[in-house]
Amino acid sequence: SAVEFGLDAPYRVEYHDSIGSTNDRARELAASADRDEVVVLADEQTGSRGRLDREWTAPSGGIWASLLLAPERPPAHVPLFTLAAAVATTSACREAGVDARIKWPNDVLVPGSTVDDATAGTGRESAGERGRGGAKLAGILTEMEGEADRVSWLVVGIGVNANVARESLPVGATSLRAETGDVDRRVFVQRLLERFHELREAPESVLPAWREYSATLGRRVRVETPGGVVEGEAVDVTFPGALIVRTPDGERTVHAGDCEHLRTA
Ligand code: BT5
Repeated sequence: SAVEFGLDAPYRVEYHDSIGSTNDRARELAASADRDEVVVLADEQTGSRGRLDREWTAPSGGIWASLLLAPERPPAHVPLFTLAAAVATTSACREAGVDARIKWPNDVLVPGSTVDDATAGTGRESAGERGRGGAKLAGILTEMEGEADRVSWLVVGIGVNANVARESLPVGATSLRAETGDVDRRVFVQRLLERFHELREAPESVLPAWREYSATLGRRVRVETPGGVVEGEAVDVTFPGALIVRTPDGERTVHAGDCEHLRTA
C-alpha cells in the first residue's frame, strides 16, 4: 500500500513483494471501473516483459514500476510520455551519481561502464561491432489502448536495475549497485515520479531535456524499423518522439524501431 511504501506521490501507489509483471497488473487495473492514476511497484517480477515480447529479468532489489495513466491526449502523442519517462528515469539515476544517458527511444545506458558489451542489452550478443554505447541500466515498455482521438489507458512500465548484483542480470546490463552502490528505492522512485510529473505539466520541455541526456544524437546509428533498416547519423529527435536520421538518400524520420549505435570509424 501507499502507506507502507511511504511515498508522497500524485498517484495512488500499489506495492507488491512479488508479482508476474507490474505492466500486466496495471492493465488489469485499467480494465476496472476505477479511473485513478496508479503506480504499481514490485520488489521482484517473475514474468516481466520487454518490448516485442522479449524477456525482462527483474530480480528482487530492482525498481519495477508501472504507471497507469489516463491522459486526455490522442494516441499519437503517447511516444512523448515514453520519452518523458526516460528523462525522469535518467534524471533520478544522475541524482544517484551515475552518468546515465538515453539511447533512442528509451533505453537508459551507462556509457562509461566497465560492462560495455557490444550489444548493450539488445539481446543480440554476437552482433559484432554494432550496439556500442554502454551498459543497459534501465528500460521502458509503454502499452496503451485508445480511439483515434483519445487514449483510453496508457501504461508506462519502467525497470531500473537498482540494488541488484550484475551477476543476476543478462550480459550487457549494469545496475546502480554495480555503478555507484545501493540506493534508497523510496527516494529514487519519489524523484522519478516528481520529475515525470513536472514533464507532464510542461510537455514542451520533454524534447529539450531528452536531447540533453541523449547518447544517440550525433552518433552513427543503425535502426531496425518495421519498414526496414535505416542507417546514418542521428541528427535530432522530433515530436512526438521520432528520430531524424541523415542518410545518403536524405533525412529519414523514424517513428519506431531498435536502434544500435555504430562505432565511429
Ligand atoms: C525494454 O525492452 O527495455 C523494456 C523493459 C521494461 C521493463 C519494465 S519493469 C516494469 C514493467 N513491467 C514489465 O513487465 N515490464 C516493465 P527491450 O528494449 O525490448 O529490451 C529487452 C532486452 O533487454 C532483452 O532482450 C535482454 O537482452 C535485455 N534485458 C533483459 N532484462 C534486462 C535487465 N534487467 N537489464 C538490462 N537489460 C535487460
